[in-house]
Amino acid sequence: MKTTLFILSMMIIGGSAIFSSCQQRTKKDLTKEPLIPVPASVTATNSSFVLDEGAMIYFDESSKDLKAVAEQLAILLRPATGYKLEVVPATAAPSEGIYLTTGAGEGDEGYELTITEDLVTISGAAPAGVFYGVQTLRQLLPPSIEASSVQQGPWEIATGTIKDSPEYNYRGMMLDVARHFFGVDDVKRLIDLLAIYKINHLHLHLSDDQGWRIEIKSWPKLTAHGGKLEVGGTEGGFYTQEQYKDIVKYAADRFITIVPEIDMPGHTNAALASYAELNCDNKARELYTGTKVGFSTLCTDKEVVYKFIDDVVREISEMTPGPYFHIGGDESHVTPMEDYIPFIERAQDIVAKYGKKVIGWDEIAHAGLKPNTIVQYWAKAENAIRGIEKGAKVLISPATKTYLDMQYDSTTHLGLHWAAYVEVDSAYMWDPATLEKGITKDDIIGVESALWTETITNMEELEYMVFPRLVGHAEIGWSPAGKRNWDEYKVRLSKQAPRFKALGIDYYKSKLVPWIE
Ligand code: IFG
Repeated sequence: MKTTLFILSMMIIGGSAIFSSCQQRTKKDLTKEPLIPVPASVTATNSSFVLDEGAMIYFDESSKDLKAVAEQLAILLRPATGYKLEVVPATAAPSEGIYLTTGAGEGDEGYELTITEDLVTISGAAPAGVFYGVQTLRQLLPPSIEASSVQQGPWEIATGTIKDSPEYNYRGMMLDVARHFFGVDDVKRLIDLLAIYKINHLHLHLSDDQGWRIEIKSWPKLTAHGGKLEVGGTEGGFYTQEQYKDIVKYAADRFITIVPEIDMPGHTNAALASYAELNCDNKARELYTGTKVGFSTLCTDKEVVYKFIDDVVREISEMTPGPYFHIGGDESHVTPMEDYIPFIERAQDIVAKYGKKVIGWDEIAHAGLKPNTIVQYWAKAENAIRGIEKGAKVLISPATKTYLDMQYDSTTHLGLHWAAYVEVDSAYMWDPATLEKGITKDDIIGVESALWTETITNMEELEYMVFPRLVGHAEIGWSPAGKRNWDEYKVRLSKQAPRFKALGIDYYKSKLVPWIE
């Protein structure tokens, strides 16, 4: 009797095991997945991988940086699945689970993502590529994977192969923390969201007329006084050097390079209010909480101003591993051109002395430019072209397409419209390589969207203006132009809505997009 029962129970267990392994996998078409940015190439094999309870995340132990990426993947997947998802070093490809390795993928950020019924392999040319493969994998799982509490599976992923790499190496967003200050937690949240869409630069506009936002130990009143207020007269704020370094590391762990900007010689009232000697008349200015531009200038004739710039550039550069230092240079309406030009040339020398490459708004093209200076085109294409003629490359940020503080339309309760109303379609329907005659793809290092915060006071308002237009800019920076058209993109974008919701993003529900709930 006992033997019979034993045999019977073994048959049932064996049967269920046999059943699950040859259980019909859902047929899923990888080419139909609404990925943003759209990958360079996708091949489907029309089955599915199921991420289950016992799955493990393996990383090639010969590439030490992959452990951190594997841990990040586990941290992303654990809350919604409720699975342990152990992270394990491997000396060879496992037979099942998720495997991160190097060896395939193009350039510094390319990757190959291969999904079979048993194994997901992400192979990058470098850790950054593996990280971007993880972001793609994330979008291949149901949107509920983004939830912070356990959700119902099954966690199915369409099988096939994705080979992908970016069109432009610089895919950025600028956040103006001077007009309205955004604290460390807000900046880290933004970094998390930028990484999902493979953005790899965050340009922080750290100083302006209304506020100085970065501690400079040799000039302490810049933050003690210049950081006090913000637009509208509310309490401002600033990053201590420890906080700035924390932001830099948090960004670097997500393969995002921080680009610090100290705007000069204009947009400097906060500094001019903090130190009288920076003014030609030696009179400290009042703190300013309005929204006018173009009324301030450092005194370009005084040596103390260049000592000031040297100290500021040195202290910030020492905390900034990225290659760029942004010197601003925009709207210096009260700096005579004959003073502006030598000032910009001297500022470039100071930045080069501390081992950084200069980026400046397009007006800097009036000056002589160092060989690897970047001109950021925002307003005048002729300035960008002047820069190209002087050997500079262009970071393309046309206000009419990429300024995220532009109202969507005349009914938008936030933002400005001096450049244009920028709905989601017009933010997407352009190609940097053909936008302006005289600026070719070879001249362009990348695309950057800019959120100026005269009218933006908190994360909810920031997310409303940034999403979904930034998602389109991320695709413009990453995907081949030939794969992009609005009618197809808007459907993919509509399917991001459940992800935005799961991530708690307060996005603008444009009527031009057939959003799904
Ligand atoms: N232009 C100014 C910004 C900001 C912006 C608001 C640049 C380079 C208008 N300069 O854009 O400081 O005021 O849309």
